[in-house]
Amino acid sequence: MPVMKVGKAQFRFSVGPWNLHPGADPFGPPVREDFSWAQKMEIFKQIGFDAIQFHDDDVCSAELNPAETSKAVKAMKKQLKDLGMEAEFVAPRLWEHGNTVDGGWTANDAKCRKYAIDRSKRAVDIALELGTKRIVLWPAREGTYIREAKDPFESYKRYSEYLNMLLEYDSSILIMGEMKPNEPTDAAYLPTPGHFLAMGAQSKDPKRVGILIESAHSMLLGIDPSDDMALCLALGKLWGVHLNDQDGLKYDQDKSFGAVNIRRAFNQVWVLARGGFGQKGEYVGLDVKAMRTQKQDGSMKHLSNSLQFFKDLCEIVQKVDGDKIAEFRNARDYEELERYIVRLLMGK
Ligand code: XUL
Ligand code: MN
Repeated sequence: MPVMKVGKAQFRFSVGPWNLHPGADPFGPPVREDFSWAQKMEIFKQIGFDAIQFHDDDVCSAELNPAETSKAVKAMKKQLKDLGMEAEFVAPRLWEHGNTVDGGWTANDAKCRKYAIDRSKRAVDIALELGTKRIVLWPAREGTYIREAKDPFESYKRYSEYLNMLLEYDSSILIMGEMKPNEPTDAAYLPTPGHFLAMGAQSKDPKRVGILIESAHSMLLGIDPSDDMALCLALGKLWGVHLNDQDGLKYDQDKSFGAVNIRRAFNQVWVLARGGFGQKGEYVGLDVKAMRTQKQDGSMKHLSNSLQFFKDLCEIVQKVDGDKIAEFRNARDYEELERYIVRLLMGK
């Protein structure tokens, strides 16, 4: 899809293969056939995505040796090229393997920490071969279920050592922390983008440490996602987003973008537009789940809906009258400002 220019922003769109799934949840099994890899790629292309977000083992099994891995990565690169798509990032999946039960780089067992760094370096190799320098870290199990389980001082030290080892492994990669305060653990060690940036600022190469903000993760923290995005944009650190929505403080719901709170979604699009997101090739990524009740033939509608809502909100953003807003702000008449915004969202 051609780049969508809105304000100073240049929007291109990405999606992860896990966003199409057969509907299993913690309480029940799959309820529909899974799509094959080829079908998923076709669906993504048809909906209008420009890039794919990968976990390392989406590309090939983590058990393959280096030669087999390189062969599989080349085949994936060819597939992407044939589809006219790119790889946005690769994220080491450090939460499913038996060696990551207690976490990756904060695990108490040194052998498990070694597994985490080795697997992460392998993810870097895969990313570079696929043609992307972006590595996403979602620190799924880098936290605890009970405070006493890990020594926090040791854990922060290990966090910092891990970041430095990865930054040193390749001098071109960009590390994007996707922070989430809880789930699966009770409490993550670095629950917010600010925590991660503070750790990154003390790393060996702070300019290569940035952020991917997921809307729902900010909401789980009680932070408005547009403010989280604006902070990172202001610092030059917003290198990716996972747009979605969330109904209150529950589990991470990954609802379609804008489906719960249109005003909150509008503010995200408005901030991205004003902040010039995408000028350096950053993608507008989705991280959304289809409802379990959906039948297979319509189990991609959460993706097309999310994109449609995003684009509809771009149209509204383009109608925002900056002079009017300045007038209301100067008069400190935020009631009138609210009336203007709400009616704009109602198409009035
Ligand atoms: C988990 C989450 C992950 C990351 C990628 O909440 O959002 O899917 O986006 O590892
Ligand atoms: Mn995500």
